Amino acid sequence: MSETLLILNGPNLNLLGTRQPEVYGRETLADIEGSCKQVASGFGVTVDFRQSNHEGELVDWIHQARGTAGGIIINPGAYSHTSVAILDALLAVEIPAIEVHLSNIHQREEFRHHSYISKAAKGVICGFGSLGYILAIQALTAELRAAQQQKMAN
Ligand code: CA2
Repeated sequence: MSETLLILNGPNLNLLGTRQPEVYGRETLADIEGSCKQVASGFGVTVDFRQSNHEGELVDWIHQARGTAGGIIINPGAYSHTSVAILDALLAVEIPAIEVHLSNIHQREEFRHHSYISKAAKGVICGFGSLGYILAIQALTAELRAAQQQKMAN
């Protein structure tokens, strides 16, 4: 399988490892990128790992994933709780997507309990810190393999 997984990170996640380690852990986003790339190569897939503080840029990257990425893993950050634009982009491109949160958003303030993005996600992983990204890579590669096998059987 020579697929690319697009891993998108939303606003403020570039600050990981510098503040609030009790909530978000001690790893930096670069550390997480490194682990994702290592694990992905074991699964025979490539990772395109990006972060933006801008909603429109995230939307543009989702559009560009059409034809280039087999799956999307997204931690939309605070846009999870506000962005119909990111939801619409994910619904439009019809690429399997998994939503990841480092923290357990359901244990936190009430405004974090709802995510607009979840409606477009095959699954949601939250509360496992950076392990969530690794679990998402595993789940998405399994989904992609199953879809390929289904195609070959038809
Ligand atoms: O738990 C998650 O992964 C979140 O998506 C993180 C977002 C938050 O708004 C969501 O409700 C849950 C915030 C990311 C901010 O990251 C920081 C990292 C270090 C210092 C400050 C913020």
